[in-house]
Amino acid sequence: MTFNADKIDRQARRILRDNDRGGYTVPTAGLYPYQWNWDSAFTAWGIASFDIKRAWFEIHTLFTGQWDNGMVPHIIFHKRADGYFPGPDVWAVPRVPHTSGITQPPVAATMVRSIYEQDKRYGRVHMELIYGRLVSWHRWFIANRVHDGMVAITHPWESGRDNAVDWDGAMANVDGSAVGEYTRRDTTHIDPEMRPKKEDYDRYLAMVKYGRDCGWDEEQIREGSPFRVADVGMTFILLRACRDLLHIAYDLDHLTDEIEGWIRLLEEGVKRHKNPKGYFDSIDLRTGEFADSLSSASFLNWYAGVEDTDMLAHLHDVLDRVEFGVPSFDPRGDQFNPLRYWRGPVWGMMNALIGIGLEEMGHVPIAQKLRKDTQRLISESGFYEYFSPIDGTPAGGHAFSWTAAIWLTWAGPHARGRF
Ligand code: 9WN
Repeated sequence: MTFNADKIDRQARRILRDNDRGGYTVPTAGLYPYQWNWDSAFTAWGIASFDIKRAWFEIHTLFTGQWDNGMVPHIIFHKRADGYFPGPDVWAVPRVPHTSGITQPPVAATMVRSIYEQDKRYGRVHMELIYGRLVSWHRWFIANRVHDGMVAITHPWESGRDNAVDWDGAMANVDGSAVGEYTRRDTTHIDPEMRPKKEDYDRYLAMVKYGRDCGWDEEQIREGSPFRVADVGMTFILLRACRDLLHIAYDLDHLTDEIEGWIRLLEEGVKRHKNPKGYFDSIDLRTGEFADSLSSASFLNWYAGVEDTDMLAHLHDVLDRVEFGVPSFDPRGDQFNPLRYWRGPVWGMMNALIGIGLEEMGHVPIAQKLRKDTQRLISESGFYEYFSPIDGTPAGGHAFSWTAAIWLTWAGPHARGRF
């Protein structure tokens, strides 16, 4: 170890404190000035390593955004802030706090379980309050988004992997030509070469407009939206989250039949995500076609408790071609770009989820490699949003909350997030 671990721990805690806006934590100042759903769950996990009270607070503020139907939105716009587009006026959701109209990967039950298990005495009352919130959110997924056991997204932003190759086929069916003039803010913070392209943004906004015109009614969106994809990442993450919810339910003496049913349903869905090439893949539900995208989300099977020897072979092949962890897209593919957002770069939090799963299922050396890779990325380059998997070039936002959080919980030498 050639770095000062105590110093990097202090930097990580400092980032989480500096990004605190009073009860919620922004992913990074400037680029993302609101509370994002899965960022916040990772962040709470990180904060729990030094301030458990504040960690629970993060979770409670996230759930102030929960809709009456159970959906937990991908952004909660607690206070007015500059620098991000599209803001609350574009989403036009009639509630306070203002929110977006779509969701994000439900890692919360998993992170909350870890926080709870670190201090059950203190956490009990918080866990009781949050448990019902988590159940309602998962129930919303099952009722509205699960097709044949696979979880559908209605917008690429829901996946948390905005411009992944997974969506290329389905995005081609979305007409973005009528969105008119708008000013992107992300490219004023970050090199446009490292962000989604304009043609992607036109379509993202066309889909926001579509949802808004439907009054964010799930049924109308399910029937008519041009974009509906079974996201392999969402299926694995929800399956894992349901397993953690089940543990919480046992602990709190709640009924478990419903959750057990969800787990069986999603376990069946996982099998349908396997494409003819032998890897887990997303499916365009409008055409029934596989996306043909081996992404970092394809490797979340162990995290979801699903063993698979084909995936292990793919993982070795992919890791042989890069220096640092699991790239967001297959480096053997033509669309691979080491710095263009979710089309190649490596993300610390994805390495963490994949590594946790691998370790739990007995693949300890490879899990350790992912941990060491992530440790090197952060200790050599800092707390960036993402990195080139080839040479570790840092990219995107810096002083990033979830990168700091996973250092404290999983990647750093003193990591203490428990699973
Ligand atoms: C749109 C905040 C979020 C992450 C996503 C990441 C990115 C937003 C954007 O930033 O998405 O939600 O504007 O690019 O793709 O995973 O939650 O960090």
